[in-house]
Amino acid sequence: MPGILFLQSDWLEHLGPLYLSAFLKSQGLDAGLVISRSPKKIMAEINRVQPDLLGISLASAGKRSALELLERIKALSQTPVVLGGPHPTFLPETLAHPAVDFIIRGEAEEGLFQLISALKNNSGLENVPGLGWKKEGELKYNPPAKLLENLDRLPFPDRSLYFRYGFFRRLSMRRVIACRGCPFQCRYCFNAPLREYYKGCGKYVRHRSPENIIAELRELKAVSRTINFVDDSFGLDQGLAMELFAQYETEIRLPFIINLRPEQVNEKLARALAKAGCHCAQVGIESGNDQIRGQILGRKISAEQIRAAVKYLKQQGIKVLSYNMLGIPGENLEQGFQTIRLNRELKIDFPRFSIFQPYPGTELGEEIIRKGLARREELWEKFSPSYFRSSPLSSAEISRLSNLQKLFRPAIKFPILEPLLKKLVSLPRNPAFDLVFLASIAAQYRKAANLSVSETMEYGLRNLALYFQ
Ligand code: B12
Ligand code: SF4
Repeated sequence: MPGILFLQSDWLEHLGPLYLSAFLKSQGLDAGLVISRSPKKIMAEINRVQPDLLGISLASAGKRSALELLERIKALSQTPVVLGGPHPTFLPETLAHPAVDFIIRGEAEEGLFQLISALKNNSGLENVPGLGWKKEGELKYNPPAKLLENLDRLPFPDRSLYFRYGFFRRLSMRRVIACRGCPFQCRYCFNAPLREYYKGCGKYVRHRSPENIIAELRELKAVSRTINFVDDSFGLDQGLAMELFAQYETEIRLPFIINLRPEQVNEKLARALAKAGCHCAQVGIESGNDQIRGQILGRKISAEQIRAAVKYLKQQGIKVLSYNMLGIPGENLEQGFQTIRLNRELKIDFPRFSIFQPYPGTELGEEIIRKGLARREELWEKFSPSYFRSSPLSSAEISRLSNLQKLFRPAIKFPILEPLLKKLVSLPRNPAFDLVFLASIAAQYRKAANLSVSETMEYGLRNLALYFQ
């Protein structure tokens, strides 16, 4: 098999490899994927397909386990390894690891194609866009490619990449992305630094045309029960969104899930969403405290705007999932409870609580290092594979807030428990809190994602390891 073999250890369908596979195949190269944590199984696959390159799509959360696995593979195989995705994009020093030969920062369709072509032809690597590589022990970083302006030119994600596994053939929810980039400045998010990285490389926020999205959805319609639009923020261009919803309503009509910034939601948008069949709108509350939300997190959205958005959506019968974070540096327990109370007041259908993670390259992540709240080298080692599990930061307040995150469900449901919970969260972390959390999430996940009971169980069991690693 000429081309790339993607290695993966979770049971999630990642759009990054799907897009890369489609692009490579459109250029006459091949791509395959193996899901395993066993070096023996992975080696058997490498020996079978003889790829030019091994690739991992890496978020910071998976960094530790991915590098450990690669060390073991590298002891057995000469095949070069490339990393892509958010972690190497924002922590390009990851290239220094002996098990890593290359990284590609940012969008990688063109870069990966050129890298494989260069390896095949034994030609120079200086012109491969976005590439990090090693020359006589020195780390070299090439400038990024110009951003692809017309996303309609990309082939649709190659869903067949995962089809060797029955689990993925049976998936009833398919992820689709309608736009790349986000123009906002949230201080905990990777979008502002990514925009900076791409400065001078073209327009950062780009939309696919409604016709192009509908054409992809027509192909997915027969094999999906729910569509999940994973765009960072869907309503950026309301004109395009309205056009898409109108076509969706006549042609696709599958229940769908969507991410929206609260201030973008108005009555007209909510009505169009409901008509098109929106099953669940996911909105970021993040914090119920105005100062934490506005100043620390950099989300210039008032509590009133959040209230109005939820009201419009609920008036149209759309279920609302809220994203919330606890354990934000500077946050105290009372402010954490404000987030709980806002979710309760708004009767959020699926409140989702994670623990704040200072991701590399983000403004807040860098500020934490500058202020000495964590040491850079240690921080990335301490990320847990799931932002639902623990904080890489340590302080008594963060420990209380992390416990409160585990108990979010009873905290929202039973206001009378507040005095008791304030005492409970001061206890050392314990497995009972984890159990309450996992039960709370499992209960809402099925309904939020419109899955069957058996699919939820299979999905949960396959990915439970991510939480406990
Ligand atoms: C959909 C989504 C999910 C889905 C699907 C997982 C996935 N990664 O596809 C779910 C809900 C499961 C999920 C889970 C998590 N996610 Co998430 N997720 C996203 C989201 C919104 C879209 C990803 C996407 O599909 N993008 C579209 C594709 C086309 O872009 P892409 O993935 O970036 O791929 C391009 C390049 O990165 C590159 N590339 C990607 N992979 C590879 C591999 C190789 C070898 C190469 C060379 C290049 C390359 O080329 C691709 C094409 O140009 C992003 C935000 C975003 N806008 O990217 C967050 C995001 C990736 N998630 C994030 C986080 C924190 C998580 C979790 C840790 C949360 C948790 N539950 O604990 C988990 C980790 C799971 C995991 N193992 O990745 C963070 C990562 C931050 C960081 N520094 O790591 C992001 C950036 C959100 C944010 N704003 O902070 N996520
Ligand atoms: S709106 Fe969402 S995706 Fe955009 S910068 Fe803020 S957190 Fe990031």
